[in-house]
Amino acid sequence: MVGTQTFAMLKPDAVSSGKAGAILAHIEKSGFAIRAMRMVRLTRAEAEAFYAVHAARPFYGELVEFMSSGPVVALALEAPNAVLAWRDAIGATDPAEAAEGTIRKLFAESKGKNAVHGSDSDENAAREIAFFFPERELALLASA
Ligand code: FUP
Repeated sequence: MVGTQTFAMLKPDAVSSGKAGAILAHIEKSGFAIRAMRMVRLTRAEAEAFYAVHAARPFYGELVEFMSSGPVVALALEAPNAVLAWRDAIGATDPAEAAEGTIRKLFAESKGKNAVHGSDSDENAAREIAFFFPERELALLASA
């Protein structure tokens, strides 16, 4: 459902440091409903594909290495204006610049290891949800 759902991910730093539960609690307290959840370790090829849009950026190699370094928790979240609401909730890419009370301010280590991901548009939210939850995409197609 475009507009009401977004894709979120708890990154390897958040999971390995034992913050997944606290972040999930924060997500629910902030008014998001968890509609799908899956813990998975991305292969290098999957991390490359997920972040293909950043392939030309200088930090791409490091990003792919980090995102495939340990398990992540993939989430489909629901809320009114989900994409914008989730971007607001996570804060700026660099936790040093993130507003007080945002997830990156509370839980992230650095610009690279920044605890969580959030889709930047409805189009990317749909693409990213389908990347991790292909069965949902199939169900949507089947009911269309
Ligand atoms: P965001 O949308 O806030 O997650 O940030 P971007 O899409 O700009 O970047 C995607 C990911 O690349 C970030 F979460 C972390 C990583 N990154 C770096 O490691 N260094 C940078 O200078 C910018 C981004």
